[in-house]
Amino acid sequence: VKPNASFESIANVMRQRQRFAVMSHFRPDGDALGCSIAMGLCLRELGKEVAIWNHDGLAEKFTFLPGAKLVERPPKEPRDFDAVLMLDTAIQNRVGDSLAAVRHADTWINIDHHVSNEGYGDLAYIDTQSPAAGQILYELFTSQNLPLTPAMADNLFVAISTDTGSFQYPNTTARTYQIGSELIARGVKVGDLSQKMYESYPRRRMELLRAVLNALRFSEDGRTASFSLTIATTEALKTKPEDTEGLIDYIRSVEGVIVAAFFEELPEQKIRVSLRSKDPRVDVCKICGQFGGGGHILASGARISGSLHEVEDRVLAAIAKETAALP
Ligand SMILES: [Mn+2]
Repeated sequence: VKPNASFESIANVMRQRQRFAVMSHFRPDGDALGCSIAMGLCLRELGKEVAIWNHDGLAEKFTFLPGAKLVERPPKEPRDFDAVLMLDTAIQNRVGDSLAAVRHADTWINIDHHVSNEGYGDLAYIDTQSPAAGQILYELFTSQNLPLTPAMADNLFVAISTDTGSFQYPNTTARTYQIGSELIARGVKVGDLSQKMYESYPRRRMELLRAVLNALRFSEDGRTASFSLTIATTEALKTKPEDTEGLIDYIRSVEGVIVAAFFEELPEQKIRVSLRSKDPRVDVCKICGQFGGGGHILASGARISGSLHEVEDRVLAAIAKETAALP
């Protein structure tokens, strides 16, 4: 792994070049979108031309983010840029169609916190200790005297809050709280933003939860909880892909459960697997890696070919191997 690029070298590109594309992973979460918009707004403040792209566009639940309207799906016709910023994206091709929409760029910049990120790009800044890519952007903007407007502060707060489970997960540090505090001092309204993030879900998401809880099961030792979602249920409830985001937290919250697993049936015999761990000794990034996926030690995912039952059996067996090794 090559050493990180300096914040200074990244800031130099931001100041010196003119045409930018900002992108993040498909099925974007709060960190991906918050970072993309914050970076896009920062570059606009610097007087740059900026395209903010996401393969899946703006998820409905994030329309409240200031600047959300700037997020577009990548165009069919590729364009040239001076620099491309890829944020919160472990593997370059996880930006989906956004990659092919860049015909040429002089400098590719990769800013991320996933342990599985191998440092693609010309300038890569990977901090796997950082609980959110949004925390890295905060350090970049403030250390380099880049603009940090109230609208950008809202986006960074959402990025950090959503990736830390509201400042709860083990990777949350004193620095994370300090940054939260500094963002509030810059104008973030915590109650207002939290309500928009955590208490404004569409009703169908709760109906979806009711359906998947019917498929809830626990391993014999109680260390693994899992549930699954069939295509039939997705179609019956007319759910959107983003509706499943965070449902896994409900089963992770059970006492004694170390690993939570969510299996979602996709078209063409593909299964999307999400894994969460409550104990760093059970590395779900490693488990997902056995199936071509990756992410973080405590939160990872993979897309696996096979029937729902086959994939469930294979993944649950791989999890059991790891949890059984614990005292
Ligand atoms: Mn993230």
